Amino acid sequence: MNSKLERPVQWYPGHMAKAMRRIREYLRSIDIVVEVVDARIARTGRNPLLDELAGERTRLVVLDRNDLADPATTKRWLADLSQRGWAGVAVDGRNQRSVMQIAAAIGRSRGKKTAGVARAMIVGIPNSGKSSIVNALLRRAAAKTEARAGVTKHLQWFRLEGNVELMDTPGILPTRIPNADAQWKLALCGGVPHERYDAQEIAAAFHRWLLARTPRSKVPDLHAFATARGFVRRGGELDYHNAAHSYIRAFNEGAFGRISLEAPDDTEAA
Ligand SMILES: Nc1nc2c(ncn2[C@@H]2O[C@H](COP(=O)(O)OP(=O)(O)OP(=O)(O)O)[C@@H](O)[C@H]2O)c(=O)[nH]1
Ligand SMILES: [Mg+2]
Repeated sequence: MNSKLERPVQWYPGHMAKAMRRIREYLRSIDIVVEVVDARIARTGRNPLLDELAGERTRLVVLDRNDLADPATTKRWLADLSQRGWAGVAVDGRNQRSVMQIAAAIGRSRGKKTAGVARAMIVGIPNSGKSSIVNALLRRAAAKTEARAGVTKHLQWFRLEGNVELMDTPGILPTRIPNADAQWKLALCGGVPHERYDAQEIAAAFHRWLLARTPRSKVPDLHAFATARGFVRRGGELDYHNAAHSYIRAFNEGAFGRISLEAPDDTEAA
């Protein structure tokens, strides 16, 4: 299923290129790289550039939005990460208790080195939940968070308990999102701002994917959704434009259930 989108989704603004350079500079002083990935798109939601940068450094892959992803699929992703020899945890990044797992993993990354500061850097694609995790670890709203891509524009240090310094970074996408599947998945999961895609096209691509996989799915298509939620213009026609944005919000609020768009062994790998 690799047809093109009528309106391809691409986004690589100047602040990303700049942040990428700054991340590279700071990496030298970092002990552990914490990559925050949306659990629903654990393949497409990773940036190969960041992967490369982390290199041999200790890393922790955090599957965020655990509350929205299919639990069985998340388990398989964790097993997949562990097979590659990487530490992985699944969290609800807004939840302080849930992110304790991250604090524990950062602590372990010190190894035997108990003295001195441990420095961690949080990286990932836009809107993956990085700043929410920083706040949950700090137990206060120190970093700005919002339900849209591109909120954090600069690198910023925070100090945690236990002599840990943590750097929040802006979300970074690959310079080119490789294909239509990766594009609609990133758009649907909020990795690009809504001005960058046609919401009707994204809703349709998702529903086609869902029906191909689960023919008897009860998740409504855009038409049924718009009708049921009363998206009607004066004159009686359906307002597909606003309905499509609401459809995408509904997906991200879990209204269609816990749905993962990718599994470790699926064949439509991007
Ligand atoms: N349902 C759910 N929402 C989450 C979770 N983690 C973060 N969010 C929400 O996702 C949105 C984006 O979170 P941020 O922490 O701002 O994401 P970010 O990665 O810092 O985004 P950029 O700075 O734009 O790169 C916010 O509305 C959060 O409340 C989670 O585990 N589950
Ligand atoms: Mg942020």
